[in-house]
Amino acid sequence: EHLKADLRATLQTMEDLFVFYQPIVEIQTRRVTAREALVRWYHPDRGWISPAEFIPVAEESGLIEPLGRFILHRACADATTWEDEERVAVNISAAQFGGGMLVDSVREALEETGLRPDRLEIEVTETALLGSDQGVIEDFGKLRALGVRIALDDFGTGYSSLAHLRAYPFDKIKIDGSFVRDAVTRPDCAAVVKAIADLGRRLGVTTVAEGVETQEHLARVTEEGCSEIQGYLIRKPGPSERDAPRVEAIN
Ligand code: G
Ligand code: G
Ligand code: NA
Ligand code: MN
Repeated sequence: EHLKADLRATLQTMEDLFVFYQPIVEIQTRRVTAREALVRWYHPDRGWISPAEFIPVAEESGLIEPLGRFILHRACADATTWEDEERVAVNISAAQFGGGMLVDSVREALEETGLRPDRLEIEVTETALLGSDQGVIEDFGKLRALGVRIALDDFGTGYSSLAHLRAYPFDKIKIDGSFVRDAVTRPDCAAVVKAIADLGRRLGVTTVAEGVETQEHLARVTEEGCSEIQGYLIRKPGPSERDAPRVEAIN
């Protein structure tokens, strides 16, 4: 339909596409360990369109390939201007795995920007692992061989399975914001957060509490043993320094 055609046109120039960033902070030190890249589209007639709306359109139409390549390249380029300890985390959807496109895009983005591979982190949801065909496993192996890190996103939702933690060598587990928010009122949700944090510690894997919006959320996830936080309490996703003037002009 219209959105697909408009997205196709936008991908010719990339002009209306922005990559916003949201920091991820280590609780103990308050240092930024990474910034998650979150794509934004400013449609000339419709205004800001959420990736929740246009990523699925891109996936269905094959446009996820050029879109994904653009986001990876822009994110790696922006990260080269940050502190050396700060990684960039890029979301990758199921449709991007297999077929060699993802690994090629990652390799290309790293080569063209000169970003050190261990400063790039790929975020993948469990839903993307469901097919769990050979293609995904091979891609993971190739990405890790490049030195790229892999994070399991939205853990606790969907088809959470400990089998995934055994089958794939994750560097980070991101606990879904719904658990974090419920953990302050529901002991059962707090117990789930604690169990994941304990698991992470035993596996030597960083655990990030997502969706931390208040001091109360922060106190709870600290108590339950999470190592890092992300959420509106720290900062909402925002434009890179370079894009900030353009975004201000729009809003
Ligand atoms: O940024 P926001 O919270 O509105 O994102 C909505 C959804 O879109 C989230 O599930 C997020 O993971 C996804 N998303 C945001 N940016 C990207 C991206 O660059 N690639 C992919 N595949 N998904 C993204
Ligand atoms: O699926 P994924 O975890 O990548 O989605 C990230 C989404 O969560 C983005 O759309 C981002 O804007 C949103 N987000 C980030 N921090 C918070 C928060 O503290 N509260 C809420 N409700 N959403 C958040
Ligand atoms: Na994510
Ligand atoms: Mn998430």
